[in-house]
Amino acid sequence: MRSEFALDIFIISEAETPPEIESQSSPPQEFNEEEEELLPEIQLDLPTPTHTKVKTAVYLTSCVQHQKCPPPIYPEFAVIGRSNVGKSSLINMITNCRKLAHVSKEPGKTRCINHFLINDTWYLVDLPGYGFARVNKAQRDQFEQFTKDYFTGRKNLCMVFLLIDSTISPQKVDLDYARWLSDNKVPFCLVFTKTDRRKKGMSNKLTNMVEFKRELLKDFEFLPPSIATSSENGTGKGQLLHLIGGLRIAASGK
Ligand SMILES: Nc1nc2c(ncn2[C@@H]2O[C@H](COP(=O)(O)OP(=O)(O)O)[C@@H](O)[C@H]2O)c(=O)[nH]1
Ligand SMILES: [Mg+2]
Repeated sequence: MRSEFALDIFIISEAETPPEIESQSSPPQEFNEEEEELLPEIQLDLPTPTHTKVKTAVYLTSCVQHQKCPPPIYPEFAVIGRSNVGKSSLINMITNCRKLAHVSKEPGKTRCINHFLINDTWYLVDLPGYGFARVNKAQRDQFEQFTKDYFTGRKNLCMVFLLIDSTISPQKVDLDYARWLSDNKVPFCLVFTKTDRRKKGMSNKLTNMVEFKRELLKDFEFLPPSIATSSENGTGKGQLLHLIGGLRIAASGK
């Protein structure tokens, strides 16, 4: 079982009916999500954070075992998704640092559990991506094993941001990851990335996001919260920080 940071109400499960909660505060909406009205999304009743600004962001450690991570004394938020989906870019956007997390044109570059300490009060974690074919299978299995061990074993983990590329149609590997998180009672929300990208022939981003949710609803009764983002133009940054701020207060009472 998780520590005092555990937030059981955020665990999305097929079997359980989530609490019927009305959201008291509305986080800033930065993306038109009109089409989502009909999709049942879990409503979180979170305190309104007074400060969401990131003032300091410091790289701490890289390791491959959750037991070797920094002491679990602060609420923690982790970023996961396919290689190249934009995890490191999202961390840099959240922290206003262009080079805090390593952004790469080549997939498969992040190979550890990387901890960053934010405002001396919470942790942000970058993880190796899944589904990258050019990394050999043994190594892929190793990444997957220590990442999943981290998800189930890290006591102060409040929320996992599951990143989904909004420029492509729903991928099985992402849907499977969402199901795994749900099955293992790891609280997560969906973060759609690259909503700024425009290229001829690219499928419609809003349709991709809605389709992804519809696919999830084949297994889930309710959807996890979701945020549309762009690390290029800052879309979704306010919403993400608002969510993290609310979760931090809810988790630790601070
Ligand atoms: N247009 C656009 N490109 C992005 C965005 N986020 C990431 N990228 C690009 O996608 C590639 C992979 O990003 P990275 O953050 O390293 O992905 P990671 O492997 O998931 O950590 C890089 O070339 C980034 O510049 C975004 O929001 N918009
Ligand atoms: Mg990365």
